Amino acid sequence: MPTRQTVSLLKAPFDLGAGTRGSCLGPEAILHAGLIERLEALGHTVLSEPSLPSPRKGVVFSNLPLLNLPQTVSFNRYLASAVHKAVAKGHFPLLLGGDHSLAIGSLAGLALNGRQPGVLWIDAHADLNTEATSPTGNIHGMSLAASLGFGHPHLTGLRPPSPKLDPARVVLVASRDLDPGEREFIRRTGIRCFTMQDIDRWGMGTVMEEAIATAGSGPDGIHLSFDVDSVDPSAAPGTGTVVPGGLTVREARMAMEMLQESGLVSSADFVEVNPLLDLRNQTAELAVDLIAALLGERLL
Ligand code: HAR
Ligand code: MN
Ligand code: MN
Ligand code: MN
Repeated sequence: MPTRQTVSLLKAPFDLGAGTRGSCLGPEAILHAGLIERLEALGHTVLSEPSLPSPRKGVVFSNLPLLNLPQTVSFNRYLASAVHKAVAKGHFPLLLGGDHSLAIGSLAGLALNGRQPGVLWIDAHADLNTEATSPTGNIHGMSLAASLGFGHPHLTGLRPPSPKLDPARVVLVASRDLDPGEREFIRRTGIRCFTMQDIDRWGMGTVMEEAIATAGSGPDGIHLSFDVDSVDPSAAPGTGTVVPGGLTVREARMAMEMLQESGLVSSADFVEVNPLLDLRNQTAELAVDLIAALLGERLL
């Protein structure tokens, strides 16, 4: 049995940071796939907080190259305060997205507690655009940059102001769709980035050992930000921006098993599950398998 924890489930029905609608239904799909039962079977206590209040849809006029900026900022403020409260009570905040713009609030909430964990960003994308480099204006492609202190002041200024992270302890894994500005960002800041090419060449085990050592080298452990599009679309079709050539189910699960063994993870985001694009809820079911492995479910 893993160490019993109190998991604070933060259901975030928010998809206005993405270009495709539907990930706002992700939390419900993940619950339907049996998340709470699986975590309780491991001996954890699961506090299923009420869903964070969904914003009203509709066009907000803006001349900025940032789509839905005001809604994204206000939703992330709610989220940051929910994460803050969960951590203050000693709970494990588990964010169910929703799109990846939610990482801004998740990391802000940890920072409100004075925590600056390393971050493992498992994702096909780097989410290191700013409004100056984004090809789309979608804020879910800017959340890691904003948390590092780069981008629009409304995003970087979410209290406490960015930088919320130490770039030396930020590690990208499974990257395979990087925009020119993001490559430049990675070069400039020296962030560790393990692409699919590295995983093919060295194997997921070696890559994860290095990633955990790097992200986990500080005093506050590791925050896992897991975007389901890191997994190959053949196994995870239910997400808005699929990129071929991703992680196998076993590679993704091994990453979770190694993180569990490290004992360093005390908060996590699982984002970008989009049930409107899914096939028989399989992407939500995969997310449940991965969360369960992260929190101690073993094969034997
Ligand atoms: N890089 C592209 C952009 O900025 C697409 C990234 C967004 N997709 C995600 N995030 N799912 O990981 O728009
Ligand atoms: Mn929606
Ligand atoms: Mn992402
Ligand atoms: Mn992604």
